Amino acid sequence: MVTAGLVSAPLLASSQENKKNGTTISPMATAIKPMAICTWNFKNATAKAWEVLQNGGSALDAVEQGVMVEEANENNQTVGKGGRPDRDGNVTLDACIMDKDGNCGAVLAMQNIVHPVSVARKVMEDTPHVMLAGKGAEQFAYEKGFEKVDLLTEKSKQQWLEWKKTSQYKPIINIENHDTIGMLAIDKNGDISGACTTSGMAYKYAGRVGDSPIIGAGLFIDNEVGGATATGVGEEVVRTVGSFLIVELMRQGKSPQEACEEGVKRIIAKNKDNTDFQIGFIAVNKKGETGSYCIHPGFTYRQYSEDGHINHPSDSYIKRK
Ligand code: SD4
Repeated sequence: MVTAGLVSAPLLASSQENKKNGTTISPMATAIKPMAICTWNFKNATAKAWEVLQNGGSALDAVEQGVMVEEANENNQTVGKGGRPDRDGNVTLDACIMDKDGNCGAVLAMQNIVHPVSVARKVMEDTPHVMLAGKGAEQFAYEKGFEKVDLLTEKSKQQWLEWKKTSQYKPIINIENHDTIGMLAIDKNGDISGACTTSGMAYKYAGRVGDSPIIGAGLFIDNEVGGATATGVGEEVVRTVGSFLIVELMRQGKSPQEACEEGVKRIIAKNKDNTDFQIGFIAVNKKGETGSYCIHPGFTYRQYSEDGHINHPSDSYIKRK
């Protein structure tokens, strides 16, 4: 809400004192741009997050309620109910959430609960821990009043039975395995939070956990700098602690776009002989600038701000032929 060069007082945040090459840059007032961005084109999720922000809600509430839309969406077979199962036919969910103060919570390989992000928030707010896994996470969810729900839909079950005929584990670029939602939001106070939630790679080993619930890998927030989140083959994101890396690169002065590009390049450097997999990063900084980068063409990210509700195509390391 910056009108004709006039920025009203509540919309000003004093940015951090920044030391670059030994020189101290004096604090400047920065206009706050509330917004929500998420991996892929999940417009209903960003619409929900924007509604929360418009009603004065916190970035934390916005990202939680935003990603919950996809957790409940049975047509999204990579998140929540309807997610594809592991190779034994069990749907196991991973999620994490991180707030402006660096508080965080996560659940790993949890079954039978539609909204792992909300359980992750409870871990963050109601326990001395950061991560709960498997049966312990599920038990904790019941204690907190979450309902037991069978997450395997008929569609996902039939596809799994079909897969079992060959049992070949082969993630397919951009489709099928990649619809994890990672979301970052800035609220009216200029505070940043993030969430990430997934059913992981389809037909994974039982007990496999990827990057999505791992703070620093699938998601990282530093309210002084910005936030980043990831989608794609989680093993590769974990190997570079991708989201933490991107936030640290922004701290050193890179734009969100430059930082995402460097994050992908670090992954490429560790996979010189095989880039036949997809990774997508998105990032936002304290000024509300956003960026994204991926390995293969096809990745997009959704943004909702006062500038509109936009699906941005992401630039990629490998260009479209
Ligand atoms: C994982 N990063 O479990 C997730 C998968 C993903 O869209 O992003 N799917 O490795």
